[in-house]
Amino acid sequence: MSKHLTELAMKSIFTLSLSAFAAAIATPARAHVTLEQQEATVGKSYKAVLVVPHGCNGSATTSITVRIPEGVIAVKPMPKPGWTVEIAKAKYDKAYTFMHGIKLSEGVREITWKGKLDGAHFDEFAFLGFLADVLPAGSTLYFPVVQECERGAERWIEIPEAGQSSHDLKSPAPALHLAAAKGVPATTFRIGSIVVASPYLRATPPGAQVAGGYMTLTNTGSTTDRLTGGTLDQVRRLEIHEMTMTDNVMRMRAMPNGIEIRPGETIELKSGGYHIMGMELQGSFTEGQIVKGTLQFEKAGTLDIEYAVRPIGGGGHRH
Ligand SMILES: [Cu+2]
Repeated sequence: MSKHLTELAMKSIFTLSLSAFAAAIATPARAHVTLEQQEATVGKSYKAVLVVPHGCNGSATTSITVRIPEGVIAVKPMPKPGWTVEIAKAKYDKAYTFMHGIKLSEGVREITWKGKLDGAHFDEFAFLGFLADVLPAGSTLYFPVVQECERGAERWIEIPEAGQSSHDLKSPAPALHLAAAKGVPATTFRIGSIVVASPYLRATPPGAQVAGGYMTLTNTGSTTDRLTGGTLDQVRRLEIHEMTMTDNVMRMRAMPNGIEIRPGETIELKSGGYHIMGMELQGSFTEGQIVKGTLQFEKAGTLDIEYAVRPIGGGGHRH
């Protein structure tokens, strides 16, 4: 199957009308498809075990398809006696660092097991993956599952919106909470669906008028949000900038409309790309210092954060 077809197939199975389907299942509270281990550490391998507790209203399960979220790399399904296993590979949104510094830019995005599981029985479906170290600790990954049965189907694909929990949903997607790697302080800040990970500023040389700030922004919700501005101690105002390379010249432009963060998207503010910029610096930032600030999001609101100050250099901001 070509990549294009694979993408289309992935889309269709997970976007079939939810409402028509919801009407068909008027059953009361029932056990959900879940992950056996619901917390794991970023930058490490993760063995996922999907627990399928029942069929579709008593009908036998004939296939289980799981979609692998962005950032879960090097995925391998575990074969199951009596079941066939199919994988769909596709490009990741970006290249990730796997073990030993190897970069991976594509891999398994969907796994389907086909076989038969009696409606009154339960079973487990396992796969191995690696949680990329850039995944923000404190956030949640969702693994949508489509369960097809001899009669009907169950679509475990719902993702909670801001202020909701998986428990509020009829057919929640299995969720995995990400913990920080041991020894690394969890510098994660969140408001609503937005997670800000590891914000830092570059230390400023004497006489500097500006200071660059960097972080990772993740939208765990289902609606688009936007970073529109904020404040930073010791500067008069904060701007959102983008560095681009045009004709071999680094240029910087202010982004008055801010940065859009689509549902499920992770955006890295880093040297050479998007960053925030403290203007009219009233002092200096020194390595090791903690600096308070706020970030303003169009939907999620105002978030208080703290920046670590890292050494100058390392491709710091140039004007
Ligand atoms: Cu700038």
